[in-house]
Amino acid sequence: MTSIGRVYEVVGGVYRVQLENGTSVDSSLRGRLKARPWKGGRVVIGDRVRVALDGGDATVEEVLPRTTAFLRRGAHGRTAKVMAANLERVVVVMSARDPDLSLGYLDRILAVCAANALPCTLVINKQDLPGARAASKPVRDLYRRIGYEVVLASAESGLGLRRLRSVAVRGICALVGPSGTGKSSLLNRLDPSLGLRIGELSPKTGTGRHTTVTSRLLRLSDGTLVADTPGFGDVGLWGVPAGRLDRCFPEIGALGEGCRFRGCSHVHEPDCAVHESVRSGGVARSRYTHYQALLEEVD
Ligand SMILES: Nc1nc2c(ncn2[C@@H]2O[C@H](COP(=O)(O)OP(=O)(O)OP(=O)(O)O)[C@@H](O)[C@H]2O)c(=O)[nH]1
Ligand SMILES: [Mg+2]
Ligand SMILES: [Zn+2]
Repeated sequence: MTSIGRVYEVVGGVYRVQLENGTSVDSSLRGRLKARPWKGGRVVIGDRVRVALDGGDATVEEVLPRTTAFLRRGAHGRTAKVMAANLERVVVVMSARDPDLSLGYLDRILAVCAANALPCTLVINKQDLPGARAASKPVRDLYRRIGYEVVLASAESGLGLRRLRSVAVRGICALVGPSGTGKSSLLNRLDPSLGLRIGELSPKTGTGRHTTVTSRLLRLSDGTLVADTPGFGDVGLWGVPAGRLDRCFPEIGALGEGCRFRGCSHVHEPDCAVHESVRSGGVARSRYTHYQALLEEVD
């Protein structure tokens, strides 16, 4: 007998699948699937799979086509890392402080989402901490102007949780961001029965301690599917040629039409509409700097 289901966790070679009838099975992977015959590499959370059930044994026989895949460049640059499949949105969770919000990280991860054609929402968490509101407002205004949805939140006070829930119910999403920004804390607030592990920050560095260790697709009490993921620091773009990088920065990509040269890289060319806009205060200098940094890294 076979059944269709969705992978919600992968631990030590065991693929935990929720079947369409609601039951959950721990499956192994059919040998030929380990040979990575399909685009995007290994089987990940969110993948829809066909599972063969034989007595107590469950085996993933087939991976159904993906609608999306969250790919980024691996730490050593040569391979793509796939974190989740079939997501409909990414929720980037940064903290206003503890750890401090890094605009460099933020622009990279937003570009990765755009490269994967995934819409994203930015959450700036820990608004209860002193100075957080003042530090977050200019960031919120900048990204709203570009067109991103921004939610100021606090897992401590509950600020922004209603909006976060309204984002989550729109489709399958994953919370991603640096370690320690409060991804698991926010999810616990959305559904306390999840009981996710929360970790203290390192007193020495003020950064997270990588408390969440595997990505997991969770079902909230209202049926919504949301993934909690381990914080990561390496955010590289995968599969974006230099000539297309500007489209991963929407406000920069939109100006390209006004450049003298078609295919303008917006770095050294004369009569560049992007240069002009940076000079006159349109495109934010931080965004432009991060665009240039990424341009050095892409294929
Ligand atoms: N003051 C304050 N602290 C928070 C908030 N959200 C989370 N924290 C604290 O931040 C620390 C890290 O929280 P986690 O939820 O484990 O962070 P995470 O993003 O899941 O981290 P990783 O699993 O390592 O990626 C914990 O000490 C939380 O109590 C918040 O809104 N305000
Ligand atoms: Mg966590
Ligand atoms: Zn240009």
